[in-house]
Amino acid sequence: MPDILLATLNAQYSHASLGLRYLSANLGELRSQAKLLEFTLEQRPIDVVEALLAQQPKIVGLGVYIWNVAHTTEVVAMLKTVRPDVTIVLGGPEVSYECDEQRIVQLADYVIAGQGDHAFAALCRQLLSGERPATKIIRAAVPKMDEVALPYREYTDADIAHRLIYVEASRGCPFKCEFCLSSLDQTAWPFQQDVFLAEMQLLYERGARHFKFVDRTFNLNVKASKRILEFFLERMADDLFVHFELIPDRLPEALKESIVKFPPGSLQFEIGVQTLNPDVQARISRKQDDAQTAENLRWLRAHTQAHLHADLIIGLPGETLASFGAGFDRLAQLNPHEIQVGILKRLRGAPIARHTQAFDMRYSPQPPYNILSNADIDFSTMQRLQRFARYWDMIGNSGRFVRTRELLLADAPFERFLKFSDWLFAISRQTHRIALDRLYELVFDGLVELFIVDVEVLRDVLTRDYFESGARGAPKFLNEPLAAALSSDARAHAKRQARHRRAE
Ligand code: B12
Ligand code: SF4
Repeated sequence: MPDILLATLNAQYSHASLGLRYLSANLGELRSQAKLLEFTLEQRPIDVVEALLAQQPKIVGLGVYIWNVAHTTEVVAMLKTVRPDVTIVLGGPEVSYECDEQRIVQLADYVIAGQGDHAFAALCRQLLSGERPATKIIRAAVPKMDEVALPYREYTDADIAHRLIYVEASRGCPFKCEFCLSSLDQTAWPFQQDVFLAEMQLLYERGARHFKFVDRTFNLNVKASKRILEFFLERMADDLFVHFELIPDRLPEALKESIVKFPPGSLQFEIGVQTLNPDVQARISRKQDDAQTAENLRWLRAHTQAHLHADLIIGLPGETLASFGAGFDRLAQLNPHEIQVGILKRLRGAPIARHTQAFDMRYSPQPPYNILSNADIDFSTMQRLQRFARYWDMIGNSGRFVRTRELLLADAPFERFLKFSDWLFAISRQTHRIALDRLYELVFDGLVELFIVDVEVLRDVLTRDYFESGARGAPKFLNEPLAAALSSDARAHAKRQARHRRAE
């Protein structure tokens, strides 16, 4: 039985925990006394407790994040009730800042704030040799990246076969966007590239084909990024898929040369735009060249096959409904495959807290601490925008309405989609679990009712989208002869779309 358990509740099974694998890989001589157990949010906390205690551990290290803190608090409360002698060590971004008053911290024995790669091993050594650290909250020193053992051999064959493989070529971010936890990093620390790529080679040889880079700004060091892109290009295969997060205004020629070579379905970029309002950018210390951003997005869309996700945030201090809408319209015009509309959250430790009073920022006290209202957007408008974001994900981003999206947005994307979103909620009173056929029918009804459209054109366009999404029912709008005529081409398209959806 292991003395040390490392455990966390992931958002979903497909998301494997990279953080815990680092901790495990860096346990040194304690590695053989440790076991990694992963759960998901769907599991009941009491079942998690049972599974943990069945291993009879002395120490349980738990990874705490914004998505699991509520569940993990219950786990810790029960663990401590049943087995107060088991030492609970917490770590992860959700307990790394402003943690003194958190219930989970009060219940646990120790907290390692910050990067736990070496600090967890050091604490376990102390605890197992009977020593007691002087303080409950231990702030970990930033480890030197070339002294951190890489975690990739901790991925099992089952992980490789069924889950996204998270990887990290550099850690941290040099930028200071105040809503983001990475703004607290002093810089970005690269891992030794040869060593990193050798591990990627090993993963590749073991069959890994879905690589998701968690680097905050993949395109920071162009030489290093190019080498990584070329590494994957040399190993291109039908099922290879790589995902990177980019800053939008930096795309030098050297990177472009590599990016254009990626075939369809193999490359995905998440591009943080966040806001296109220069006043708001300045207020939250985000440096961004919007003209360059637009040019890069345009170029990527026109000259590459990369799947583009651009992020925008609702609720930043000083962002009004109108200025958010203007940003959305500008971005929609650049036509990324997805616009990910996120609701501002007040992450523990994030410097955006300094605007709370001046902009009357009111955040939910429950994780994930969504903004509820602020000086510019009242609660009911914020709720409308929440629904806008949700419906946008179902319709605008799902890849299921590629052609209909154009009819829906026309020349005023934000205004029209907000109108549609208000209508959809009034009719359905639902933002979740709308069956796919019903959603298609609602889109048809909404377009007919709200906007001036040629119904026959709409019927054709929606039939194509419906068919290409892989659906095979008989919704009322279907143009039967067209549906029958749609070829295997459509099925191939559906497969590609499904691949993107699987990769997210
Ligand atoms: C992958 C990821 C996800 C995945 C989930 C992964 C999973 N396992 O389930 C998905 C895509 C679902 C996700 C969603 C969200 N995420 Co996210 N996500 C990440 C991301 C990109 C990578 C995490 C990672 O692997 N990092 C690399 C490892 C090495 O770092 P680490 O996990 O922090 O682990 C280190 C330390 O924290 C510590 N540590 C970790 N566990 C433990 C345990 C112990 C015992 C100890 C001692 C130490 C310790 O040591 C580790 C090694 O140094 C990070 C950004 C980043 N690059 O870190 C954001 C991040 C974790 N996410 C964040 C946020 C805000 C979100 C969202 C709310 C975003 C949104 N939609 O608005 C959602 C939440 C979804 C929900 N359901 O509520 C914030 C975290 C805020 C917080 N307090 O937890 C981060 C840090 C981004 C940021 N810079 O602001 N996310
Ligand atoms: S939003 Fe992106 S660029 Fe800004 S601090 Fe966070 S990771 Fe860095």
